[in-house]
Amino acid sequence: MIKKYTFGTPFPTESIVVPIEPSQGLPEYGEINLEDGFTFTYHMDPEDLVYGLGEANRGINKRGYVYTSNCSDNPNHLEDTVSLYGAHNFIVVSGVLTFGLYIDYPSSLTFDIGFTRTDELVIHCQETDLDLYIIEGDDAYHITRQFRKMIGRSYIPPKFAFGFGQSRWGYRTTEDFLEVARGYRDNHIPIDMIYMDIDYMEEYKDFTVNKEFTDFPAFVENMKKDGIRLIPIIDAGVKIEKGYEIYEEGVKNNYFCKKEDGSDFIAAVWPGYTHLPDVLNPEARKWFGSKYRLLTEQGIEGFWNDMNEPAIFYTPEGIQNIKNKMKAFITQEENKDDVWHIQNQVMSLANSPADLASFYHNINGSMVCHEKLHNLYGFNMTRAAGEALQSISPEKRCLLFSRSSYIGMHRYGGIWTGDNKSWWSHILLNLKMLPSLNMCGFLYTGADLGGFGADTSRDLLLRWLALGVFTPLMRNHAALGTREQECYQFEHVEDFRHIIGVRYRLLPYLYSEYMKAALTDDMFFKPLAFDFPGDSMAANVEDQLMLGGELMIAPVYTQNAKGRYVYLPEEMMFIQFLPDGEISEEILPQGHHYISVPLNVVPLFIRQDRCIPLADVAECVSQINTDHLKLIGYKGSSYLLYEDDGYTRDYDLKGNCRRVG
Ligand code: MIG
Repeated sequence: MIKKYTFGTPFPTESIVVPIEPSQGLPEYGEINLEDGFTFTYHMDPEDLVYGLGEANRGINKRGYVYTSNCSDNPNHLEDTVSLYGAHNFIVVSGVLTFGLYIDYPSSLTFDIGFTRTDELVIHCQETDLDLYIIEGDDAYHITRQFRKMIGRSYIPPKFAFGFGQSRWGYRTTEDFLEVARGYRDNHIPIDMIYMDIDYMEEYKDFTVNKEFTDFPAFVENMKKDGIRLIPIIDAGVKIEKGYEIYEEGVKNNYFCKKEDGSDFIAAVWPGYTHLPDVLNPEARKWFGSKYRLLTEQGIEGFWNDMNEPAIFYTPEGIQNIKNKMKAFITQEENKDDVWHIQNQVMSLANSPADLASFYHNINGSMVCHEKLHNLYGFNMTRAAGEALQSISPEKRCLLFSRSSYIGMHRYGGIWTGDNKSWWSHILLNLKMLPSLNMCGFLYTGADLGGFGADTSRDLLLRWLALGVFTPLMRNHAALGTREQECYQFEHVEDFRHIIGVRYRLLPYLYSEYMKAALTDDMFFKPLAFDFPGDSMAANVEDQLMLGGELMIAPVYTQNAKGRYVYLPEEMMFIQFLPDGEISEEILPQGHHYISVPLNVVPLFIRQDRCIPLADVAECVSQINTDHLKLIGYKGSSYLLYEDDGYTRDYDLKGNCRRVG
């Protein structure tokens, strides 16, 4: 049961696909105050848990902190970070009263979940134009599934996108990419994708490739023959450069965001000064999307969209402002406050709220300030691509994921969780975000394995990969200037070969569970409590997840740990993929256990009376043989396997399922 309450005149975000008739009056849950913006207050019971918020910091249970939906390019995911790249305003309160709440509002919105006052949930935003949805159901899981039905089917990638991918900021030439391909193929570490970060472009101009690629289509084709797809990045900002087709067309047709005076808004990012495509304007969105064809025509089958919060390094106005301050500073006798002031000014040039409030979108002919729609930019950039790729390639699916997002974008692409660090705590943060993201429709998702910023270590990468084995997007990515992080850069490559090999053995199962989740608006990863709602112990577990219908995962995320404690809500079979290819099976009773897990072992748990299929190791997805599947798990059980060609867009649960075992 979903009730909708409309306040003021909400902007049509198009986040939902099943229209709900507005209810009269006020919601039964919480109190609403419209005196100073919009405020929703709910008095929580001490035992209530709060789930949701998608890409957000902290726990699976969000209680005890404050979170602001305000899409931000912030490479520091610290314990006190309140905003990340996405805005996913869906939560479920679970306890004395259980209900879901979705606030469809595209500007900055704060969820204070027992932070200011331990027993109060307070949701606040500046404007009073929004849709509030209250979702009732039997429990948090049931509520989530109803919400997922309302927001529409999650994006479905091609099957190759379930393979392993290597990325690094800095690969620039054909030789750079070939070296990575050789590093993996020569060491027999499976791989399906190599990502092209900004340096593949000519001066960071979208949809161009640099002069090092003498015959790009042939290069793409040759890599594909080797079972490797190249996946280029696309940034939001379009370089200002006379003669550059995209720039010229955008200016001529008024497809870029404007300043109040009607001139094109200027923002500095990687190419220097750029204009931002006005992806909120359907015509401009269609135009920008159509440019992806420039690369698909050369054989490209997947993209990642970056810098679409949108990220802004600085604007001409911001720079001028600082220059003026500097001038005054130079001619005056300085005091220490001036020094801090100048330092502050320089540090706050990037992503400044003033800049984000200084440009406009063309919405049906009227100018709407970006600030009011800020959280929809990444969504609509990826929608531009998703809609275009649908018409460019009506038969074949394309890989597409984004950094910034809003609920609704999950229908067009996946997301990766941005610039994490090579920190142990970020393995755990990665794990905790997964079920919340699934609640909000983002099923194709994963983190930069090994960590993006800072130098990784061999053990960190191995442990992180052992979680990444299960995430639909499995990609190793690192920042420019960090330690080389490709798996073949470390001693005992056989351990990496083994762990990534396990991914390929599990791939028919993972793909099958992904497709079932996507086609039935279900979750791929769940908090334990969603499957064991009556179990009060399960409700507290923050470092294990349920996966699909059969598995529980419990990765090790502590340096030098020889294993970890796990909680089993029921009897389960503890499986270890051992480095020699053997699989150890051990039935463990319900309760707490300590499990030993060496660095080169992938652990998982199979639920009671269930089993999963396993393929033989393959070095790329197209080589996985699903005619010879082996079952592991409880004897006498069988598994319903979803399998399709992996690339066409006509997925159907009925025609594509067969029972194995
Ligand atoms: O300002 O393209 O999150 O994955 O490597 C940094 C360079 C821009 C941020 C992305 C990251 C990517 C990087 N980009």
